[in-house]
Amino acid sequence: MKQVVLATRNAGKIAELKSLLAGFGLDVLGLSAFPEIGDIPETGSTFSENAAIKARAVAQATGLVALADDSGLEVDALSGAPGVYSARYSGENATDASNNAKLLDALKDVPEAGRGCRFVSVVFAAAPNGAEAEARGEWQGRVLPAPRGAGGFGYDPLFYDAEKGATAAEMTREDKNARSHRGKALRTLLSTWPEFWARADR
Ligand code: ITT
Repeated sequence: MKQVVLATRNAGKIAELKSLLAGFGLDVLGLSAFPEIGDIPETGSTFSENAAIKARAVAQATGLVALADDSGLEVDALSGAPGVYSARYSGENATDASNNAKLLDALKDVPEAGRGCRFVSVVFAAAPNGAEAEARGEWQGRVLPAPRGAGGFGYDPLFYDAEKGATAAEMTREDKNARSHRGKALRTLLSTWPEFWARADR
């Protein structure tokens, strides 16, 4: 079976990506199978650059096709912040809880109409021979004034999808994957997968 290694240590992303990739005839490995790969510094200034950095590093280190996701939350009232800094919004030792607390504080004087936001994901596939493919997905929402729901990860309890009438943390994994930035990006990438794989195999 064709092997792909997920170039992420984020357990929430791993669960979503594995479920999105199920049924594609791929043997999906996690980075835990490669403990020798250390932290990969995300030195880019865009989702695309950081996704490429992670996928290329893991493809070179493992000799396998690697799939990375770089993602984050862009808030209109914060001029697109935290954006590519979403994971470290509240500092080097940030947790989902401290990031959410900082976001709520930053928006405490912003009324509902001004709390528009979007999740963005860029997924990037890199092969050891240099073949590459990438795709982007976005998910529009609004930052709630208080968390709702226990599913998902990261900013999910604060991200409200008005069309669905629920936060991302109140959705099943299947519902979130059907609507999310990551689901959209990965489905787009998979639509060109045979062409990518043909280049990756050479
Ligand atoms: P890897 O680099 O190992 O993949 P990471 O968590 O550092 O893990 P990113 O640099 O891409 O990943 O940061 C993405 C952050 O954006 C993530 O930690 C969340 O805080 C937020 N985020 C991205 N997608 C999300 C989602 O679907 N739901 C909630 N928060 C999300």
